[in-house]
Amino acid sequence: MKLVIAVVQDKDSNRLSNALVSAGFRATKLASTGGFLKAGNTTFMIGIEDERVHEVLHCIRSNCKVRDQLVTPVSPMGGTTDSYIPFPVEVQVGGAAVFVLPVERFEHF
Ligand code: 2BA
Repeated sequence: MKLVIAVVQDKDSNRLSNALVSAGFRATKLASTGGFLKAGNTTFMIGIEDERVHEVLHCIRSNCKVRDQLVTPVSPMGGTTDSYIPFPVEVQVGGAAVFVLPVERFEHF
């Protein structure tokens, strides 16, 4: 068994949640916050048999979009702060950051 952990954008979370349930996957949604943008995102925990991991990854890939987001760094990325003028930079977010972990044991009481 594997545990798939997927960090997705809030905008994609409902669609992904519906797609997972309709495909018969069990999932838990957690509200989370990105360390870099400090904006809300959604973390899915999906426990799945090894042979179905690729189906879960396919489902995530087809329901999460890449988006560009503007972010203003709070401090300069290098050098001195004297002449620092905050400048918005565009970063690409998503579709999803996915981790696949081995599960040593799963019990469901
Ligand atoms: P955030 O940490 O808020 O990052 C949002 C986006 O900002 C990232 O998109 C990436 O494009 C950019 N970014 C993040 N850290 C950066 C840095 N040090 N320098 C320049 N740009 C940076 P994604 O890579 O798609 O990540 C989306 C969200 O997924 C992240 O939100 C974070 O919550 C999670 N995530 C991504 N990689 C992770 C990892 N290795 N471990 C844990 N969580 C991760």
